[in-house]
Amino acid sequence: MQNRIFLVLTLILVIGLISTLTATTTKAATSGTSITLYAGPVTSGSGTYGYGTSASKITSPGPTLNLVEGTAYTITVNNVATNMAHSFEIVSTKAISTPLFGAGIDITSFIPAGSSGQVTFTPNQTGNFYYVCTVPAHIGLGMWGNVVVSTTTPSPTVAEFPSALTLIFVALAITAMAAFVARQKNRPKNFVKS
Ligand SMILES: [Cu+2]
Repeated sequence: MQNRIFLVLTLILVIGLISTLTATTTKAATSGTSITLYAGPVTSGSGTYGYGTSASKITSPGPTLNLVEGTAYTITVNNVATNMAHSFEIVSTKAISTPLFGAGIDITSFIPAGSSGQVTFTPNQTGNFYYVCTVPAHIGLGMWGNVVVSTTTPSPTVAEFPSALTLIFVALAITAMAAFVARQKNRPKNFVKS
């Protein structure tokens, strides 16, 4: 009877943990993200033009974009300048080139002042890259930022996976303990018999 209760409890625990792990993995694989950047004159620090996460906080270099390989991103760039065109593209070196992952917004026509542009792309390569403005001389005036593409989300999604694995090991340890307790209970009976 005791053995059966232990078995059922352990089974429920293991099934619960496996479903948690599956849910975590699915979440990491399917999450898509929207990113909004603001391009224009820097609001603080060095540089002439830059990028920011809000119109009131534009810096040079702009904010680092931490991306996950295989995840679809939609980047919207709002040009908040009053009379200067800007653009956006991801490149391997800090220079105007063919955009990586097809991640380019108006790279030859440029985004007019007060307008915005958008691109959806999926990084298919990990590494350290850059985003730049393709308007001549703008990279030198500060219009660039870092792009880091990794295989997993930096945090907190990645932290869920090892802890789920740890819980499975705990479940295995509980199973072993339950088996040990069951043996100890049977032992005196056997001892008396023999
Ligand atoms: Cu620019």
